[in-house]
Order: sequence, then C-alpha cells, then structure tokens
Amino acid sequence: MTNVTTDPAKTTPATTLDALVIGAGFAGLYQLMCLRDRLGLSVKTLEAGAGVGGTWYWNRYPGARCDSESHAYWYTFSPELMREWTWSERYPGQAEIMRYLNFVADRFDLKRDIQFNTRVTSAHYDAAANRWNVRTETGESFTAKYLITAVGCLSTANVPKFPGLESFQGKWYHTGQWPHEGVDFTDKRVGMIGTGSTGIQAAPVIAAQAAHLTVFQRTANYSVPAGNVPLAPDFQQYVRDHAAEIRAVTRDTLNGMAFRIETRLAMETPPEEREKIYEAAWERGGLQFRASFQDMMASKEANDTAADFIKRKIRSIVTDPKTAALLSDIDHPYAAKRPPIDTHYFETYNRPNVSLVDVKSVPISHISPNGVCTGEAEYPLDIIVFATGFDAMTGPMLRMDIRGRDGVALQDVWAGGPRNYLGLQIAGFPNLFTITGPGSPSVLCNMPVAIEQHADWISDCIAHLRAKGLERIEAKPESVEKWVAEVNDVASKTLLPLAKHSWYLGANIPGKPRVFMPYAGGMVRYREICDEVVAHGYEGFILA
Ligand code: NA7
Repeated sequence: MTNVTTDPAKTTPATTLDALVIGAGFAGLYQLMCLRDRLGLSVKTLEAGAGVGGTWYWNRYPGARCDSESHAYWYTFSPELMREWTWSERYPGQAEIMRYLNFVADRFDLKRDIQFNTRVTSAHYDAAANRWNVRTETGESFTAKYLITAVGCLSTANVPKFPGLESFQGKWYHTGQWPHEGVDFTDKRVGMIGTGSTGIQAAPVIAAQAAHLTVFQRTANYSVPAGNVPLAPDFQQYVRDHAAEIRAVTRDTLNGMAFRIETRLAMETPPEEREKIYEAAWERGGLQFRASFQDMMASKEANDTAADFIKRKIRSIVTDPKTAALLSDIDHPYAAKRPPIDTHYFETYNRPNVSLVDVKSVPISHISPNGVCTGEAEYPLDIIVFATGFDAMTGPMLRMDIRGRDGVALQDVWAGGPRNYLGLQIAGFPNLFTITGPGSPSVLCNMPVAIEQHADWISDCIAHLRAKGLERIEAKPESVEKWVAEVNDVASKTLLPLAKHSWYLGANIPGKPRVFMPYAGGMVRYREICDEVVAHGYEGFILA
C-alpha cells in the first residue's frame, strides 16, 4: 500500500531530463527546438503562462506593439519559416506577435514539450549528481543536467509600493499583467502612471476611449513617431524574396536591426543640412531616427542636436504651453534611456479629455480610496494603470531561488549587481545558461537576433560537451571578473550611463544596485567574442 499525502512533491517522483528550459517566449521556444530536434535531448520547457509568448503573453495593454520593424522581428533560423509567415504591419502588434509565436510553436510541434501554468520557484544544483533540481509553485520536481533560463528581460512587473493602494475603490492594473479579457475604459476616469515606452504606447489608445485620462509623469521622455502602416503586398513580397539579405543585415549591425547606422557625423554636418536629415528621419519614423548620425550615442554634443530637434518637435505639436514645457523638459540624452516610438503620443495631449500631472516636482504620496494623491492634490479616478515598468534583467532570475555549488544563492552572488561571463554563465553555477540576461547585448539589440545567437551558442556548447564526453561547463571566477569590468568599460564609453534613472542601470527599482546591465559593445562585437571563446577551446570556462 502506498502512503497518501497531500504534498505532491512527496508522491510524485522528479521528472528526469537532459535539459530543462524555463520560459516559452521567443527564447524558450527556439532553445527547446534546438536541444530537442537538433541535439536529440530529452527536454521540457516550463512556462508560467497558459500559452506561449513570454513578454508578449503578459503585455496585452492597449497599444502594445513592438518597436522593431516586423521584417526584422522574427526567427531567421529557417528559410522555410520566413517564407511561410507574412507580417501585416510595419510594427507588429501584440496580438499578431502572439499569432506568430503560436504558428511557430505548432509548425515545429513544440507545445507537446511545454508544460504551461507552471511557475518555477527554485533550482538547486546537486554537485554529486551534477544535476539541477527544479521545483515549481505546485510542488512538482524536475531534474536536469542542463538548465537554461529563457525568462525574458522585462517580465517582473514593478508596481511601486504606494501607501494606500489596497484601499483604492476603483480597479488598478499593471500593463505587464494585463487582463486577457481587456479593460473597458468607456466613461471612466483613468489615471496612468509612467511615461516609458509602454505609457507612451498606451496613452493615445486609452484616451480615445476614456472619459478622461490623467497621465502622471515623473521623467519626461523623448519619442519619435513610429510611422506604423499596414504593409503593402509588394513590400511583403520583397521581404519574402530578400529574407536572406535582411537576415544578413541584422547580423551585421550594432543593434541587430535591419538598417545601418549612417557613417556621417552630426558634428561635421552643417546645421541646416542636419535639420533636414532629422526632419526626414522624423517623417520616416521609427528607431532609425537614432541611426541618423554615427556620433549620436558617443558624443554629448552630437546627441544634443538630436535632443534639441525632438524637444522642438514636442513644443510644436503640443498646443498648451505649460504641458508642452513639461513634456519637453527632458533630463537625459536622447536614447540613453530606451527610446520609445509612438502613434500620436504628443498629439494626445491636445485632446480635451487628457491632462498631464508633473510628479517629479510634487511626487505621488499615496493612493486614496478615490484616486492618486500627490503632496498637492487628490486626482479622483475609476481606474489606475501602472505603466511603471519592470525589475528588468535581473528581476526574473532573482525571483527564483537559484542555488549553485555548495548551496550558494544567486541572490547573494548578485547582491551588488549581476556578475557573469559573457552574460551566459555564472561562476559556481555549472551547466546553467542564461539567454539574453545581463552582461549580453539583449535589450540593446533587436531581441530575436540576440536570442538566436544565444540559443545557438548554448546548443553548440552542449553538443560539444556531449561529443567530448564532458559533463560540465562552468565560468571561471576570473573570467567573470574580467567580463564585468568589460561590460562596465564599454558602457562608460557611451552616453548610456548618463541617464541616471534608467532601468538599464536598475535605477527604477528602489534599493537595486546601480550597475549598467546590458553589454553595450554591439551585437557584432559580442558575437565575435563568443565565437573567439569557442575557437580557443571555450576559453574562460572550466570544462570537466
Ligand atoms: P519603463 O521604461 O521603465 O517606464 C516606466 C515609467 O514609470 C517611467 O516613466 C517611470 O518614471 C515611471 N515610474 C516608475 N515608478 C514610478 C513612481 N514610483 N512614480 C512615478 N512614476 C514612476 O517601463 P516601460 O514598461 O514603459 O518600458 C519597458 C521596456 O519595454 C521599454 O524600455 C521597451 O524596451 C519595452 P522614471 O523614468 O523612472 O522617472
């Protein structure tokens, strides 16, 4: 007779696998396919959501749209797949990206190896067995030789701890945990906190439906029109015919985009001509604006010319001078924070049902049962939208209890900021790989490009270990030291750290160590470094 107990961990033996992938977004799907279909491993993916999509599964807020152009925002590992899929818009919206990822998952029969509604709570390395023991929220256990986190960079929602939120009589939502059934803003007084990429996308859509939208702005932000349009059939055909060339460009550019950064310098271009170039870039729309001049992200003087242009644009669009002044009072270099692109964001402030509240000079003090309160006033609301971002990059890793050799906790190893080698491995955590985590180009790159490079590298590495009869790969502590220094050094040569409040630095989360997290040396250089490491026999790693 077996003992019956209510603890599933006691009744269910651990599922034994070669590899376990955490997350079924862009990264997890491709990693699963690589390990299962190319290497023939027994693999499972655990996913907290009820479906594939990762970041796109959760971020269903109004106006959610990608800021990479669709012809660069997809997998490129399969020419057939690229021929079979057609994007409908210049920038894919959340729903279309979800259709795409479901299409891919079905096309490669991935869902049968994904366990949905399964949140990983802990992953502990057992050195004697050389295995990762993984537990889930429901108490299930898995054991795998290789553990790959594909948990995304922007998947841990940040809801600021405003006193009184629990007393609010209306409804509140974080954009990154948006209800699947949507939110009806009709006749509602809506308050939105946050003016990052998300708030800038959401504001025009909410304003079009709500009785009134009050935007609470702490840091004014640049934004350039996205110029989103439905794609014409001849462009769609062009993409099908030139998919390989487009792929080659995305692998050859600093940030994995399908456009090149101009070689001309803003500081060597006469002001009238520079103005024309910015004007044309503004008309064309999108992140290409950032590619107008080579020196834009390296020289503050050059950057100032772009910043000045956008600030003038804001003041020319927004009719109320006080609102225009608040929106254009931007304290950081252009694109030192993630630069948003928008559809009629600044124009939205010309609507009679939209108002802007400056919560930099008078911060939000608390939430009352009626709405949002600053030191000066109470703003009565029916709905509060938190477009307040994420505990980015490290948050998704640190919310799991990950322990390496000798039970050492990742929370302790990363207490002063993320420390790893190539962004791929952490010393003391053998056979644990991280896709697009801190220390890699990740969020500074068009994500699918960064993801494919990482998943391919990890798959090749595991194939190498198996071919050589090796059991383990682990970053050397001194490689971590050097890489952390390199990541800092490279960032310090750009204007990126000048945005003191950016989530790249962890500065949006109270108490989080201020460390510039992504690798800012560009995707091309990063790929070279990773390839050189392999060519030198996995230099900097211990293989055993
Ligand atoms: P972001 O870019 O982190 O923006 C969050 C916004 O919320 C930003 O304007 C913040 O102001 C604001 N915020 C955060 N906490 C507060 C408090 N306590 N009070 C007032 N305002 C606050 O997140 P997004 O979701 O917009 O974008 C994340 C990424 O998704 C984006 O970069 C793209 O890569 C896609 P702050 O600037 O910190 O003063």
